Amino acid sequence: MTALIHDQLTLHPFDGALGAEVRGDVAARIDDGLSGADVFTLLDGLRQHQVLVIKEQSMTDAQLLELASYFGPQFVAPDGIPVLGTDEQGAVTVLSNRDEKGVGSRVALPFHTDFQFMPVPLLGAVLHGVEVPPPEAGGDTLWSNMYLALDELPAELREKIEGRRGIGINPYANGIGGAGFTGDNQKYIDDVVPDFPHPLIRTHPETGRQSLYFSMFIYKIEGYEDRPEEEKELLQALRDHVDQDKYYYRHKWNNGDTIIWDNRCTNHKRDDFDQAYDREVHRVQIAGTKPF
Ligand SMILES: O=C(O)CCC(=O)C(=O)O
Ligand SMILES: [Fe+2]
Repeated sequence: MTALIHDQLTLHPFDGALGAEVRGDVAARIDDGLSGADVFTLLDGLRQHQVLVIKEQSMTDAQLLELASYFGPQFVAPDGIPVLGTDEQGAVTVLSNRDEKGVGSRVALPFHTDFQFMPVPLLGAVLHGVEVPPPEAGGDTLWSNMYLALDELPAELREKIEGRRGIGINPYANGIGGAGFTGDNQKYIDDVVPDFPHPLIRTHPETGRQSLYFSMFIYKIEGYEDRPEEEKELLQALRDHVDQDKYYYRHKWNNGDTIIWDNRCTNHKRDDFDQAYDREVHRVQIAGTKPF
């Protein structure tokens, strides 16, 4: 009997602030069942590098769901609000600029961490490029290292947010949201939605490291209610700080690329792109736990 021998998956960290490439034939192995060693390489790789990149291996939706499920249970957006997708959503969110209902899939996206406005935001996501524009046509996605952003936060800013919680905009709430990337097809929830504040400095549940949990969608900071001017300045200073190029890994997509990211210690944003090209990416979101 010949033993089935194959090389294990390997991690190759990028030079910049975060991210690593996973080499090895992930797609083919998903169907056979990834080995324990391979799954651990992925899980530990995400802990260490925050973003994992698998290059140019086409994957089916079933394979993406399988891959994501090693990291945690799937998060399915509430009925009618499949963020950036359409309201006729299958198990996997399709983000396509050709779908007239996928309004958010044609525009640039500011830096954010997914579902920060919910009581329990997401652990992470798996995003797969089915058909992407050529690299020079835009549509790059960028992830930033929020551990590093906290380490380098000037002391006077850190003092202002230590122990405080931030409140994120719910883009589906009529009153404060209306961020513009929901179509009429997607439901708005009640005018007034409850705030779900989360610590601006959070502790990662697996690494124990602290990171800055702050994105473009944080619009209020607890404790500043009677100091709106100060709050405005503080929000702007935090935005300027976290959105520095040195914190980002920029991904130029090729068809078949798959990215796994940790929403608990990264932000991501997307460049706009030439609408002459199709851009279709498929996403599986992974449920998280309450930030602390
Ligand atoms: O389309 C992209 O590159 C990223 C979209 C995004 O922010 C997400 O899927 O959470
Ligand atoms: Fe996102």
